[in-house]
Amino acid sequence: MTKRHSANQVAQWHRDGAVLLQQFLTPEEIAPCFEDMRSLYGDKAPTASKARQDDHGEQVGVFSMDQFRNNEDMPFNCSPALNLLGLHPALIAMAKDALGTEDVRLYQSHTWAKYTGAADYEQPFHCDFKNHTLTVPSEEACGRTINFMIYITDVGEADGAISYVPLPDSDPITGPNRAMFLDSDVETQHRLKQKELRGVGPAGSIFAYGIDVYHRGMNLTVPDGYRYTLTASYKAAGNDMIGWSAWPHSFMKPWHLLINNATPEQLACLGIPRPGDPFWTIRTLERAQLRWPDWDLSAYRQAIAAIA
Ligand SMILES: O=C(O)CCC(=O)C(=O)O
Ligand SMILES: [Fe+2]
Repeated sequence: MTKRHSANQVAQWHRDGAVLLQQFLTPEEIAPCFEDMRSLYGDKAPTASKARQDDHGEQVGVFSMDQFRNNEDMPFNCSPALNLLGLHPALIAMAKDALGTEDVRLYQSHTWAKYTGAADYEQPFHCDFKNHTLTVPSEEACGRTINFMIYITDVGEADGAISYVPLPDSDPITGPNRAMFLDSDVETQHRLKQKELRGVGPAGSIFAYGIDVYHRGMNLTVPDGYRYTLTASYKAAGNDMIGWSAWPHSFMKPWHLLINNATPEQLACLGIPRPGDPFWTIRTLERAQLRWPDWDLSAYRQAIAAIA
């Protein structure tokens, strides 16, 4: 059974703008991804790693470039495990139910390693639609995005768990127009802070949210602490309003790790037509095989044979 979510969790995501999926992935699924993260980022820990005590003046937090170090887009130069994590069939199943469509696209996926003291990670409240669309969040479910933050380490409050305010609590404070940034509105930030919850969960848990919910990054305070996450964001196929990565742009990266190991359904989330799609002809199959010699194209070949 691919589904690991309940109808209640999807309903909560719609109502609150966010839902915490406790232990959605198993320790066995997370273990190789942890090793991958360690191989990618293990040497990036700072030598001095005490909790930060930065002064934000009147603001509840600030953005800084430092926060985004050790943040890299898919694909990753490690084993297939981490590369396939954001395309886990149970995530795809939840994305389909949440967006109300059978055809979804992974439009953003990146790893992020945060370390105690490496930056001041405490941000102001914001909504992420700023850099996922040039418009504003859709009122229709299928026009939305579902953004999964997958925990590869245990994430408690002291490990920089994300802070967020469920929509029924934030709307009375901000109003339904939900401005992207509230930096100039210190009073609203502080009122949201009174209502903030933390996305706390053991490794394998997932914070599923949308681009329309107030949240903010927080500092790690545990000495020598670190937080490994992978973000995987989905939209409905054909939703041109939403964007982040154009996957072919990074063609120099190790895409074969995905192409050679993903199922047709996982590859469809990257925009590769499913078996049986008219794109697949004898010629396109031959050329695809030349480009990716180790790609198992048998399902695509069989679909053509069935039509011929
Ligand atoms: O990493 C986090 O906990 C949240 C970061 C965030 O919200 C952002 O950078 O937009
Ligand atoms: Fe954010």
